Amino acid sequence: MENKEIARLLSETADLMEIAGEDSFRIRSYRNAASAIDGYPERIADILRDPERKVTDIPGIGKGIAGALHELAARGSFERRDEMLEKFPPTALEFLKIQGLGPKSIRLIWEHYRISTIDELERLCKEEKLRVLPRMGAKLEEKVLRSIAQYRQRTGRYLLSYAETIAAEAGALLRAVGGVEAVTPAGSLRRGRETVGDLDLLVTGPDATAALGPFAKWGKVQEVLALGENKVSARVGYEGLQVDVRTLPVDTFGAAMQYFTGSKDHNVAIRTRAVRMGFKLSEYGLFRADGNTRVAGETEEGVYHALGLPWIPPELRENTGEIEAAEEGRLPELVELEQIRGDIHMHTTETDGRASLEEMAAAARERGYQYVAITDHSKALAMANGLDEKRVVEFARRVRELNREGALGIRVFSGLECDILKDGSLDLAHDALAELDFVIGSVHSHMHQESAEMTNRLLRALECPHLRALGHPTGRLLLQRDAFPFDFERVVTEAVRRGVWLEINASPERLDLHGTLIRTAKARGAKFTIATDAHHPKHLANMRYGILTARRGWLGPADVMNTLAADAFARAIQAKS
Ligand code: DGT
Ligand code: CA
Ligand code: CA
Ligand code: ZN
Repeated sequence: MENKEIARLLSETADLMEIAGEDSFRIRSYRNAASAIDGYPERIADILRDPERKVTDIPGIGKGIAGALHELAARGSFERRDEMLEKFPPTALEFLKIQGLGPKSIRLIWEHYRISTIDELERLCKEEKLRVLPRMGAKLEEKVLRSIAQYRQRTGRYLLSYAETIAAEAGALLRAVGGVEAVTPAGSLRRGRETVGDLDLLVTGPDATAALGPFAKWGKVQEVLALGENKVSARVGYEGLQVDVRTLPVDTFGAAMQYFTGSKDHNVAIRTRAVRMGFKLSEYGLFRADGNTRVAGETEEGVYHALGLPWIPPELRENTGEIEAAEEGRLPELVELEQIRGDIHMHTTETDGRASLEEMAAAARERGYQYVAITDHSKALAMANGLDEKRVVEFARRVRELNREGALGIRVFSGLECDILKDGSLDLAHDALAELDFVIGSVHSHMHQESAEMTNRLLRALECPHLRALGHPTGRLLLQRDAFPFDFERVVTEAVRRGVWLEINASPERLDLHGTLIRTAKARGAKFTIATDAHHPKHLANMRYGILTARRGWLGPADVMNTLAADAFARAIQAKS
């Protein structure tokens, strides 16, 4: 079990305890433990297994929690959690996501009405039944109805990173069943879409169907939706992500992979092509239309080759020109994770990061990078204790010294994620920015400006001669906040003219820019960076989400500036002014 999962189970239990109205001191001990574990650099599961070590040595973890952790490691749950889940349905946790409802109100509603779904909650509001409860009124009913509507808009899709975690856990469970050889994710997850509607897992092996029963009984399964001979569908985890598990004979694996990877639009186009060439294509293989002779199906490559095409990388399969490109032999060479030489957007304890410059640099070196750029916030982000001019100048000097000493074993560039203020000016004076190696400009405030105003704001920011890159250029937060409106093509054209690169922010909550915008920008000559915006050493691992996103934007290594080796990168960032 990964730390994140452990932390989630603890904090969910704390939520339920709060609904149960338990002692606030005990609730806090669960919350503290959750946050300690979430940020802990080592796997808690390993520490628990090691007889030489004690989890209670970790600050924030007392005896009581230690007991729960050992139970968790042994059987996937713990007594207190089971107790809470007996009292309240897991969907009670969902109620907490409805704005306006705190734990106390949820308990009151639960005790009175015993409802367990959002639909039932909605009905109570519509029937004006909340207002009869103490301290609740018509206003609250209205507010809850509004939040329910918003909540429904948000749900239905899940972050790629979350879907990946569930896929990994389900994969481990399935592979442990005798007779199963391989478990391969297909669908939107394999295509690297930034959000996933449901998870499609393909299982092969001499006795793959043996996996279906155990999967249906998995502790994480909330509800089995369908259990057939070759397929099981279930809702998994509190968030109810649907997982479709299909078992296949090995000799149709390629055709099935092709079919279930999608996208639907890509498949329709491929199938049309097959028909035009006198074939029939299904998840069982590629067949001659006149008889039932199978031409391909064992491998995906085989299917594409038989249709006169090279294999098409899954990230491109959206029917947006990839089939034509494949046919004409001009599929792009796509950037790969191993080609990235440095991570160039990250924060430290100087502002809102969780680790020091040295720790971030060490983590980057461990990943095999040649360089990092440390890019803390600027002073406009007062809550994050952003840097002012004086601290920037000191920081730049410190980095020069560190590089001279060479003690970190990795080249460090002094950077800044400088706020682009409301009027488009940059947050810090030019002479301070001039001290730095690498300045990213980002919008963090006043995101509700009209499109024209935002466009002018960004254009003005691009005028700053020290600006090197635009950070998370559209400001979107997946499933939470839409991109702010602006004239993207105009801003890109100006960025290209001024030699400002566009960031592909690899944080799984952002993935900004996304594939379509990347392609638009590339067509206008833009250059890109892929960077994690790490606030903790473990976030450096998010680079691969940025890579997937860049590939969905058809980028090759030459489009991505931080594929350059350290010296070439250093020259490139100096080249501007
Ligand atoms: P999602 O789950 O909304 O993130 O997106 P996908 O692409 O994973 O869609 P999903 O799970 O409905 O289906 C997985 C793949 O299976 C899909 O990409 C293509 C294939 N597929 C499913 N249903 C159909 C269909 O009715 N026609 C065709 N041609 N392909 C289908
Ligand atoms: Ca899917
Ligand atoms: Ca599906
Ligand atoms: Zn930022």
